Amino acid sequence: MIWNKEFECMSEKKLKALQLERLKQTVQRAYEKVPYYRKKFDEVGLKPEDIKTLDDIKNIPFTSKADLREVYPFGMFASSLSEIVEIHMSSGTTGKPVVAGYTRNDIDIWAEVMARCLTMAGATKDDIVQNCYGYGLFTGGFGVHYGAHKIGAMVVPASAGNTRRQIEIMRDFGTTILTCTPSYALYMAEVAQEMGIEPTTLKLKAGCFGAEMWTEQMRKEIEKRFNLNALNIYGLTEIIGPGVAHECIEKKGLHVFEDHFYVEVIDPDTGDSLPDGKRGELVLTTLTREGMPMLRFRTKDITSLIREKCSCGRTFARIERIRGRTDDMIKVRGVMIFPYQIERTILEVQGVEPHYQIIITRPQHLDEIEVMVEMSKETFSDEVKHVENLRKKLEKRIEETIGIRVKVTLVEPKSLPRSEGKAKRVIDKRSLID
Ligand code: DLL
Repeated sequence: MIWNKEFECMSEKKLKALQLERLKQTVQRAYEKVPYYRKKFDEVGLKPEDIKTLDDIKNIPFTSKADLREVYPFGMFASSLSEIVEIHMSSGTTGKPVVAGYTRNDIDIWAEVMARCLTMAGATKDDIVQNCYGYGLFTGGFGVHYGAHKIGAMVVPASAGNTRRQIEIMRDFGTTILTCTPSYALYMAEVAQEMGIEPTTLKLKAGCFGAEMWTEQMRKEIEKRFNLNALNIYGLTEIIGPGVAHECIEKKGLHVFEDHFYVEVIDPDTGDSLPDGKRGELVLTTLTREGMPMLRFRTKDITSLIREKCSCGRTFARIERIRGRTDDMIKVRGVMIFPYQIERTILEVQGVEPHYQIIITRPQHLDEIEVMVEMSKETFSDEVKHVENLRKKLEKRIEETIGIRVKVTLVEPKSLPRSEGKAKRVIDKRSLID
């Protein structure tokens, strides 16, 4: 089912015309109402009237998280505070947080794009959506909530945490759609089993999982454990929250809601646009936001654009699943590594659980990577010889994937920290040592 055919299946010509009209309005609004944008435009000698084609967007300076922090808290707002009806904040742990402001209209748009996401997961008014994204300043909880309301589904605002109760609710209410981070989904499967509830016997049919990086292997694992369709949902506080892009049931990339968000992929070093299919940094521009228009926001997320027609019927371009961030790329001994490469390898090997942590140290001028992986229950009670063979096999496989030696440590089942929100996969101790 498609939530809004008129827009989601729009012809390229119509979409481009709509985008241009909306881009012009957004630029005008940003220039007039946000002194920070006006200053940036004036610095490069750009006027809103100079935006005559969609391609002219390339002349607009980028906006970064640092820009937003500089004008903390409300400096990016293009509406008066009396028009702002809701505030959210990024979950970032470093520096000042980023504040996002929404007008009534922005909330309606958020509900619309989130309704589209949930519809892609098969949600209708007859579904029960258990929303385990955190409610509060984080955008996950409220975003899903508004979308579920718009559809008319029954939303269970469970928020994150109290995992045993989550499972009871899921069983007792007959939850059909689950929304949470992928790492929390796996944790819930584990807790269900501990409680003697086989997760596949629950009524779940689909889940919208996102807010953190995950791999195709992790998808398979979640699907197997719960017997559901695990779909990928993407978004970020600066743009709207969840609801920027979502996977349709084809599971071949995430459709970006291009009537509300303009999408580009750039070379993170040069800032130049990259052709479709080439991996680079995702840059997003809001086309309809009133409260906080974002012009060419550099997300730091690495992906590529797919413009081939999708068999689901939607015409919106897709992005491939996020491959990592320009800033969570780990540089070890000069080699670029992304956590997903390690995750993928771990999940391909039998005898270990999908719970891991990557620890980077620099004992004597040389970087070292230790990958802690949980053994499965069977491995844990296996002969030492077999466990050692498994450990070596993992080391070999990871080395083949990333090109450098790592130390694998197999740890007891359930000994690594679990997360109810975004999982912390990489612990870089080098900065502490330096
Ligand atoms: O995480 C919004 C969200 C809530 C998305 C619920 C999906 C579901 P922030 O806290 O601002 O907002 O974090 C945004 O999280 O730039 C990505 O690096 C990462 N991220 C979000 N979704 C995905 C995903 C929310 N599906 C940052 N895959 C983004 C990989 C993701 N990374």
